[in-house]
Amino acid sequence: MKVTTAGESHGKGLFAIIEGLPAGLTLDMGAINAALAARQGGYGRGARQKIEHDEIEILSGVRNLVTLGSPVTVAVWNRDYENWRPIMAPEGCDTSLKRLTKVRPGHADLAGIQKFGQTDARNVLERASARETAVRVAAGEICRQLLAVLGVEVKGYVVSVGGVRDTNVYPFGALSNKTDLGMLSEELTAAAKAEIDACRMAGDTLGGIIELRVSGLKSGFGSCMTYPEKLDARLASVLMSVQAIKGVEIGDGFALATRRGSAAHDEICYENGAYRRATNHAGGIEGGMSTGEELVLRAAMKPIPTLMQGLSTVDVATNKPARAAAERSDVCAVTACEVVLEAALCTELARVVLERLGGDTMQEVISRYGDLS
Ligand code: EPS
Repeated sequence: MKVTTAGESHGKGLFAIIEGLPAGLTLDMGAINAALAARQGGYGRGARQKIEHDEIEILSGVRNLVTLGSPVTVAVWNRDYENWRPIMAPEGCDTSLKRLTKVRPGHADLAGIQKFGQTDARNVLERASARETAVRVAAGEICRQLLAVLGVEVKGYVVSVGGVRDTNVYPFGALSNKTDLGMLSEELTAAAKAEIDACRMAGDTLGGIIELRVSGLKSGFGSCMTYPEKLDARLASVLMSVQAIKGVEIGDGFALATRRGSAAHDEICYENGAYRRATNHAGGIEGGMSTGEELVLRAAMKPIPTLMQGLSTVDVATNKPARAAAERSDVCAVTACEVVLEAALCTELARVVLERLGGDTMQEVISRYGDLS
């Protein structure tokens, strides 16, 4: 299976083509749209979300809600395009409008114009923008529905926002009961909102940490034989590909480096005819393969680089010092990022599962998964 996305932040829309989905997967459009709405939510989002009302439109590969085995094309149209048509229209527009030359530290602006030979960072930022994640969520939710048929479930929550961090350990079942910030504690949510409010007043932004967990994945997905097949490498890669992610850890991750081996590894036992690990410091992956225990991953999101206060930069039109450009921005998008990371994880997991199982139809996929121990 292969997923490609396209589309600019203020262009006509965002699009994804999913190739290699088996025939016979029944889609729940309501669940996909609910995830798109969740991505738009959270405390600290910017004015753009008041304009958009993201909804999926399926353009190919599905008939009467069931996949056909042909490439599935999904679209999420940009309502804001009506305001940007004179600036963005592929058929012809005025490119002297909304030029961005006071490049933002931390964004793709400067590295992008250097790489692509541009003088206007708009030609780079339109694609680098996290607006692209709307369609990644749509594609990821389709993949989540495929995994769910096999009993594989993906959940996540916001562990921290800025300096407000939840240090509790939660069972998988507790991860559904989230606050509007995507956290699991009301008290920490209130503290995080206060920090977001303070940031908004200061014209600043905030990042955070997201934890993702997967239950129901059988052992043996991924491989120790070649490095591109390693499950940990693949999952870290897809999480790292999400805008603003600067760190990923699996299981106890960085903390493992501080422990002795006796406190770092999960002892093995045999219970009710199956091998189990007594603990799960490895986050469900050993030797690049799933162990059958829950997958546990964490990702660190940096603060969004568009600051209303504007950081020091250079105006690339004059090469003189300037304050970085800022029109509107999210103060904190960690809640949205959690939704995106779940979707990205679902996409890569579905790829891993289909690579091992093959199958043209969902019946084949289901029966092959059932045959695994
Ligand atoms: C986003 C839409 C964007 C930004 C944000 C994510 O809208 P606009 O640029 O029109 O205000 O709110 O993009 C970024 C964080 C970024 O760095 O570009 C969205 O729909 O998620």
